[in-house]
Amino acid sequence: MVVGEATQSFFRDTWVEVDLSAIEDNIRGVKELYQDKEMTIMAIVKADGYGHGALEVSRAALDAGATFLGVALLDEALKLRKGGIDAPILVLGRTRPTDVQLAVMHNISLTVYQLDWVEEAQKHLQPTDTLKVHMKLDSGMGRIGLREKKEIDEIIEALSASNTIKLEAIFTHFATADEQDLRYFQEQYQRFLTMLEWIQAKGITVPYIHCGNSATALRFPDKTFNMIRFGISMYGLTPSLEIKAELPFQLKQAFSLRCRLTHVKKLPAGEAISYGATYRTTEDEWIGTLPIGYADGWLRYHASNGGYVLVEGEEAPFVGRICMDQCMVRLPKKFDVDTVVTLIGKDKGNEISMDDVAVRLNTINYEIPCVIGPRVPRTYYRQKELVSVKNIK
Ligand code: PMH
Repeated sequence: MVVGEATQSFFRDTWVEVDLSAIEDNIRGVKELYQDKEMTIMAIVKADGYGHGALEVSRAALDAGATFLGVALLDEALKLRKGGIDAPILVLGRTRPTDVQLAVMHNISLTVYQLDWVEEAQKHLQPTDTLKVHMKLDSGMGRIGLREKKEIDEIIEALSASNTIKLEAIFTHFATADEQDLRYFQEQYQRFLTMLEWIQAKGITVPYIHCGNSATALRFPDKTFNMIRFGISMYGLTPSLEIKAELPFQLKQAFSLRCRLTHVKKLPAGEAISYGATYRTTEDEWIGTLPIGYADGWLRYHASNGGYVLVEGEEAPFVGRICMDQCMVRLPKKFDVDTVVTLIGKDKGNEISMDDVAVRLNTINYEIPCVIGPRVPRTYYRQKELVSVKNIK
């Protein structure tokens, strides 16, 4: 692997590197965890694969043993189909009942949790259509899903009577599976079991039952039924810092963010840097300019709380405000223009992890790659070999 080798395929010196081998290893790791059990792995690739690239991540995940994909929106599912993915896909959010024909045409499973949705959807289906749905139960996340016995009974009745809608799964989502305090998780799990009993009492059986996000899948393999929805840890990231030490295998972070210095200059003491002139040099300082800014999702907060980058393994702190397309760092010494800078990832024995960056921004690791915008090209590696590049069209 030559760092920055893909930069001939686009025309800016900022890029993401996605290590597809890391994604594959993370999938294989969880598969091994379930080697004694029948378990379907749904790879969660919503939000363009948490900013990594949904199509490329999907292919890698499917190669490594995932057999189902999960997205948030019908548009995201259609984009995967357009990209040639034919694996089963579930849309986790609400799809308009008027759009069900598209889901049928492209063999996309939808999430259902409203009786009037079922009634409306049927009006948009032909008698020969089969729409696969996963019924969402709200066991305590408070987001979407059925809660009451009466509404569950009613929807089960409507689905049983339907010739066009087929119940493929029942699922729920946990709010606190990544916490040390497991009381609320246990409560949600118990509620889910009770709801499942209500449904089973009606003689209903379904191919899949699922409730396991990464935290549940990695910590509680005995509570995941026969499908897991594996998101953040497929990307090699811990679901939370408080459970990082107890993960059952070493996750491999797939995402790195790099750029090249576009300008290097020596300034004497007392010179100002960037908008608002909030930073002033205190002695002779080497200042480097980076071609990335808040319009790329490199938000202004990155310059706070001791934010820094790595230049040939050495730390260089941000100075002054981050601009729309550029920002500045104080270099430990003179470096040449075009020197590679690491904003997230490993560099010569040093590392800025996604967790480091998230802590600096007072947020969670999930958010960081999601907000690195499409203006930053994604370059894909397998076994350290460059395999493809995705850039804005
Ligand atoms: N299932 C559903 C319904 C989800 O919303 C998510 C993640 C996952 C599975 C995967 O979870 P994991 O990434 O922890 O493995 N959803 C979100 C969310 O809405 N905000 O942050 C993560």
